[in-house]
Amino acid sequence: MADRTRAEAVRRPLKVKVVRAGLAPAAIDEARRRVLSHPLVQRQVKRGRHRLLSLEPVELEENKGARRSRTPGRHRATVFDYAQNRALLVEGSLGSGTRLTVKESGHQPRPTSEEFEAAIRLLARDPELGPQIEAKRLQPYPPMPPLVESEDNDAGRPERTIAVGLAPVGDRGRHEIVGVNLVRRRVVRFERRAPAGVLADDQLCGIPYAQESTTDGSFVAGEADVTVSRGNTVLWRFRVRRPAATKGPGLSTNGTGIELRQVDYRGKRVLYRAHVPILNVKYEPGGCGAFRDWQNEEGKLHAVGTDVAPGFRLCSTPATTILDTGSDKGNFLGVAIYVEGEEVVLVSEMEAGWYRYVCQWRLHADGTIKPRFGFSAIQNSCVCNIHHHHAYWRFDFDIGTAGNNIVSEFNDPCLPAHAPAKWHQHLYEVQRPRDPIRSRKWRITNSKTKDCYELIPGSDDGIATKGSDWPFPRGDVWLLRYHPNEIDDGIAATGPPYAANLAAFLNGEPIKNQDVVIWYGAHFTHDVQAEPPGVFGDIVGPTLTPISW
Ligand SMILES: [Cu+2]
Repeated sequence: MADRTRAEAVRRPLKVKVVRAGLAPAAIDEARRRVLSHPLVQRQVKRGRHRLLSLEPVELEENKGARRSRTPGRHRATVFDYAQNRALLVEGSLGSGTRLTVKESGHQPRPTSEEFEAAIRLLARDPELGPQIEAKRLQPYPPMPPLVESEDNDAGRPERTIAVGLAPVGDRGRHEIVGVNLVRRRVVRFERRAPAGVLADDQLCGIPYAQESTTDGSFVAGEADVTVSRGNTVLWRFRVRRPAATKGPGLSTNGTGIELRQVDYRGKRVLYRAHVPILNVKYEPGGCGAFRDWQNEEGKLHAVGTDVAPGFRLCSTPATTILDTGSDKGNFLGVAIYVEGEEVVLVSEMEAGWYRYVCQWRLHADGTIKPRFGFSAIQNSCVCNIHHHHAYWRFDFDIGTAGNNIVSEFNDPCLPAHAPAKWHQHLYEVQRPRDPIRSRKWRITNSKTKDCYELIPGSDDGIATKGSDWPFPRGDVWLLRYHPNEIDDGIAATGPPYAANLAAFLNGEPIKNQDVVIWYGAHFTHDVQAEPPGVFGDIVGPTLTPISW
C-alpha cells in the first residue's frame, strides 16, 4: 500500500475541483432590497435615519442523515433605526417578500463599514479633528472594540456610538480613539485619548494599515463543493464556506473562519463540521483589556488564479497573507485554494478591528488534516503590549458515522490510575489539559469499523493553565457529546463577557459510542515588539491524522 501510494505520488499531481453550492449571492442582494422598501419596515422607521446593517439566511438545524445540507429559505435582517436608537429584526422568506415580521431590539449589533464611513464623514465636520483628517495628519482606522459606551445615556442604555481610531501620520498628529454617536451625530472624546480598556498613545506597533475594503461583516453567500483526486481516486470530498458566509441565525454568533462540512477521506466520513467558532484576546495587566473577536469579516490576501465560484479562487501558486508578506495589501476577498506538494491548502485572511487573522486548512493526500490559525495586527497602541490570542476549533468528528464514536487518550509515562496502560477511554464529557510531558494525544474511533483518526496537539499551541492570563483561556481540550445547539457559546463579539464559555456544555453526559464533538483551544502569546525582522505574527494548530482507514 505504502509503495503504491508513493508511486502514485510520483506519477500524478493532485487535482482539485471546486463547484459552487448553496445560496446564490444574488438571492441575498435581492432580499436586502426587498426588506428596505417593505411597507412594514418603512412604517417603523417613519422616514427617520436608518440603515440595513445585515441580512443573513436562517440556517436550518443540522440534519446528519441528509447527504447534503438543505438551502435555507428564510432570512433575518437587522435594520438600525437611529432616530429611536434601536435595532429592528426583520424576518421573512428569501424567495418572496410578502410575509415579513418586524421585532424591535435594544441590542447593539456590530457596526458595518457603512456606519464606519458615516462616522468618518461626521468627524470631518468636527472643528478640531476634521481639518487634521483633511490634511492627512490623522488617518482613521477601525479600532477595538468597534463600539464604545457613549456618555449620552439619558435613556439608561447605550446609544449607537462607533469607535474610530485616528492614527498620526508621521509625527504631525496625536493618536486618539474617539466615539461617533450616530444617534446624536456627535463626537465623543475621552480624557485618556481612548475609551476604557484600550490605549491610544504615541507608540504604535504592527503593520501599516492599507485601508482596503473587507466583506464588512455582512453575509456574503459563498459555498462550494471541493473534490481532490489523483487519477481516478477521489481522496477528499467536502463542502466549504467562505468566512463571510458563516455568521447568522443557526450558523454561528460571530462567524467561524473557513468552515468545512461533510469532510470525507477516501469515501469515508471524517468530520461533519470543522471550524473556529470562538476567538478572543487578553492583555497582560497594564496593557489593554480583553476582546471577543469575529471570524466572518474577510480582509484581502494575495491570490493569483481562476475564480471558480463566488468567493473561491483556485490558485496556480501559493496564496500569501499578511503573515507571509508583512503587508496589509491584497487582491482577493474569500478562500484561496492551492496545491502545495502533497497538500491542498485553503486559506483566508480576516479582520477584527486592528487584528488580522489567517485561517488555513491543509489537507494532505495521506489523509492528514492540519487546521491552522494565524495572528497579526495593523498599527495600534494596544499590541505594543504582550497579549494572548486564543482560537477554539470545534471538530464535529463523525468517524464513519455520527454515532458509535469513542475517544481514547494516550499518556506516556502512563497515568497512575491507568497503569500500566498508556491508552484509556473517556466515557463521559470532560475537559482535558494538554500535557506534552506525557505526549498526550487523543484518538477518535468508530467502535464498529475500527476506523480511527488521531488528534495530536501542536507544539506551539500552549497550555491554558501555564499562560500568564490563566484562567482567561479556560482550558485546552473539551470532549463533548454532540448537540445541534452547541455550535458556539452565544457570546456576541461586542462583549462582555470575553472568555470562552465551553463549561456550559460540560455536564457529564456519556460519550462512549456516541456522536462526539471535540473543542481544541490554541493559545498564542504575542509579543509584537520581540518579533525578529521578517516575522509578522505566528500560526498555530493541531494535526488530525488517520491511524486506521
Ligand atoms: Cu497579537
